Amino acid sequence: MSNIFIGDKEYFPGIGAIPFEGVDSDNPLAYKFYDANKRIGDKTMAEHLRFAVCYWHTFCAQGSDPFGTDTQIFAWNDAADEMSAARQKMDAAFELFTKLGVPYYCFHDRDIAPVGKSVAESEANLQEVIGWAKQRQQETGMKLLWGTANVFTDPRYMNGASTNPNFDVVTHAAAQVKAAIDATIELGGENYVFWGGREGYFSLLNSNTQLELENMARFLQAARDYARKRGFKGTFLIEPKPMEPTKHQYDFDAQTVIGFLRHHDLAGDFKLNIEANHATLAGHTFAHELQMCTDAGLLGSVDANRGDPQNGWDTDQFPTDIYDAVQGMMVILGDGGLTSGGLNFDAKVRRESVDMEDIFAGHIGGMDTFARGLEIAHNILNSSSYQANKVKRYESFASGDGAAFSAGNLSLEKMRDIAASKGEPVSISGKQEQYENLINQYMFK
Ligand code: XLS
Ligand code: NI
Ligand code: NI
Repeated sequence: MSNIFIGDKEYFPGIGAIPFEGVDSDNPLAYKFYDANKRIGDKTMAEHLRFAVCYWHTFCAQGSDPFGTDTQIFAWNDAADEMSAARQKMDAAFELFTKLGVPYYCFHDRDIAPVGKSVAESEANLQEVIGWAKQRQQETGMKLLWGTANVFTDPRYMNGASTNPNFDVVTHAAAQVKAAIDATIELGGENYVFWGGREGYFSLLNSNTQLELENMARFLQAARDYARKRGFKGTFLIEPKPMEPTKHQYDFDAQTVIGFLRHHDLAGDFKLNIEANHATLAGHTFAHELQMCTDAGLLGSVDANRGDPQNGWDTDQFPTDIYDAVQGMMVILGDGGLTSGGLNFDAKVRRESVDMEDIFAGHIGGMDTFARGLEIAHNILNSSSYQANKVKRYESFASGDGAAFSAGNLSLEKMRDIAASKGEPVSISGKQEQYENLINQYMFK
């Protein structure tokens, strides 16, 4: 095993480039299903899945929870000052990206650069760090899937960022978003994300929700206009989440966001970034949220993770449920696959997982889950009767009066006359059990 390191130190010693060894391998640090160059249909696994590692969970969070402090000790934090720590963290990050063999990464401004004492100082810190990132990207071939601004951690954002009742706070959010957009452009980022962490309310009694929503739209329009003026060609993404940290978040779920984007003339420039754990918090499935986006032509990207079936919060666990991944990938493939988006592991290892290799195991498991999910979904869509059955279920709209209705050419009165002349419709089975059995059959085929 050859040592791989970026900069002057190896942060994950004893771990080399993660190989593909197949399902019979007992090596925990090897891919069982993710074989980057294996062709699935007309693309390789790597091209289909476009995996990304996120900076915040993997290199910043250290296992603290509301009841306890950090459990994970990271060598890259051991530095004389914050900028040196940021530099070491970046070297550690690019080492991990390289060893995993992922093509993309994602960050918040505050993940990669320390906050300064003023707007100008924070901008300068970010600028400097972006210079290092650019160099590391050139050296390693890594690409930026998306950048974003953390406008929810700082106490000033406790009442919201773009939806804050105090305009002065809105301007600070603008300063951060402007700098994060600049950084994303500088690094060739393919998307720019808005997750509205505190864009919502805790109490209706003190909230003018109408004004807050209008302000949010104005803010997004201003951000778009600025980025386009600066030549950004990528996609803006809104990441829905129903709650946490606020009681009610405005970007509740996919359909809410789609309506909002269309209403404010943002659809097209903006698409959606669907996170599996946020889908379940909203009372939906991952596949449901993806489907609503593809129906609207607005699926942008994915935060691949999972929640815990018993817990009602964002546990951000690495995805391991292949059944779920299959159903997600069926929707994604049905939409023609990911284009500018990717599968970003917005996931963290458990607080009790304190070994450096655990971080690798989390990513390996997530990548294998989606690789296998991709293969199974591809087989279901291409080798089974699934698609034909679904088309058949709606065949009454393909010809005759049904087609005329679909084309908008049948009035209510005319439909009444058809009902009266044809009599009682035939009862047609939904055959849900057969669809479910088909998925299970292909899971193990
Ligand atoms: C939090 C969100 C966050 C976004 C980026 O729940 O998932 O991590 O992806 O701000
Ligand atoms: Ni996310
Ligand atoms: Ni989340």
